[in-house]
Amino acid sequence: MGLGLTGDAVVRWAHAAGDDVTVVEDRPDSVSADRRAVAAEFGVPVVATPDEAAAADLLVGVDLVVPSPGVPEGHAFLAAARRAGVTVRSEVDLGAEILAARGRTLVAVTGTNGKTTVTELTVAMLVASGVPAVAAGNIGAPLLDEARRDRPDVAVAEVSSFQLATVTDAFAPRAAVITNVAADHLDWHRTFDAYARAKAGVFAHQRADDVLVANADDPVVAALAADAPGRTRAFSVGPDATAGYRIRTGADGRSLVTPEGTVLVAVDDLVATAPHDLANALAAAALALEVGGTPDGVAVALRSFTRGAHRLQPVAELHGVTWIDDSKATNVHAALAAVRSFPRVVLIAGGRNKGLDLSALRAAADHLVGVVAIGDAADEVVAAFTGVVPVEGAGSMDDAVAAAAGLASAGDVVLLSPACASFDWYGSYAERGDDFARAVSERIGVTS
Ligand code: UMA
Repeated sequence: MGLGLTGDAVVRWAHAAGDDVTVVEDRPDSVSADRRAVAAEFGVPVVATPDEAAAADLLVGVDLVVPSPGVPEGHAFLAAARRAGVTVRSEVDLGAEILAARGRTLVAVTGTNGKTTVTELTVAMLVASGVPAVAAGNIGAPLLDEARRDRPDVAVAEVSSFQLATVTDAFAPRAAVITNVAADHLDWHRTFDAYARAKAGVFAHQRADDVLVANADDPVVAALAADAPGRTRAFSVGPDATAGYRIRTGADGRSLVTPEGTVLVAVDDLVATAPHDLANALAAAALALEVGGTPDGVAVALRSFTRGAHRLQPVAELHGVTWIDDSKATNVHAALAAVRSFPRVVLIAGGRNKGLDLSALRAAADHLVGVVAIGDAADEVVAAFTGVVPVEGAGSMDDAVAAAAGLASAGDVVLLSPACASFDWYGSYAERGDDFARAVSERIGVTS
């Protein structure tokens, strides 16, 4: 179901296997010409979502339904498939099965925030250790495509809660991590419990010798990890941590160390050192070391690793005000971490709310000198901060940048960290971040 990146990979896989395939699409007119061409070449019909009776007919004799990640669990067509007794498996589940059959190692990375960074870091650590590795999954490269490639690399898969909601016994990563769990995607999962349960799919089918790397500083992750069927390795950035992957303070400063106390790298040697950066580094180190990485390789990768685009990325500085693009922060947890990285912040927040309580952003009010509210959720952001810190609404990115310039003074940071998806005004968080950088540069004329 769905003919985006995932559906396209599934169509090619099933066609290559000689299976009969039909694509069910809620928005057939929105499917790209390229994907339509592939389906047409293979003789795969793309049908608009059928009503209940037609769905029952369509599902007769069907062995498998593969939902695209964006298709919510409760979708009427998936419900019809389940009623008809048809197996529903996600594309990452199929990918995991093929990887296992080929004897390739799967590492799976999930969590509310930090997934992409931990995935990229783990790959970099393995490669620097001489272990071939490649990133796949939610990062934008379907795991099924990677699994079908004839190469030995460790597949480090970023997996979303959507993808994990329909995994089976086949999804048994050699090493898995849950970076953290905070409210997100509640428009899809409906309840926080359902979201957290989906995340647990990353380890639920592991074997006794597989390992779950778990954030000991996150109570939701710690509670989930108690049910892990394999081994667990904890990581913590807390000052009192004495076990697991952790930060140790010695005479020569702070270092990242393994559970056995081996020093991996000094914090001073890292490019990004906010608490969430250190947590990501520890999580990736734990994964890499479990699947053949070396302490040296881990250190080499960490010393040269910088944050990706749109993640706390400075875009300009003028008159002592620094303008920072953190458009990747599409939930409250990520935005709070970003705001807390600076003492005085003018926050630009809002967009398409994913069913989250935006008033929770007030928890970082002591770091805020002002707020500019944008997008569909602007009213919710205004309501959250009225009477707390100065807050203004803006109807465009240019207006938001102008309003932020009015609120900021020397020493402040203007931070685009929206806590919402971008799809009200933009096609992606990257487009939103790029537009912010453009608006800033046009307004102040100086970019970094
Ligand atoms: N569709 C329906 N009905 C629905 C939902 C979608 O028919 O209810 C159709 C759409 O009309 C469209 C197709 O399904 O034709 C799109 O499917 P999709 O939205 O699942 O997207 P894909 O192109 O298959 O991309 C997905 C992930 N997208 C989502 O989870 C929304 C990509 O992650 C991922 O890179 C890709 O699979 C490969 O694994 C993107 C993402 O935003 C980056 N992920 C979320 C996030 O990171 O927060 C989870």
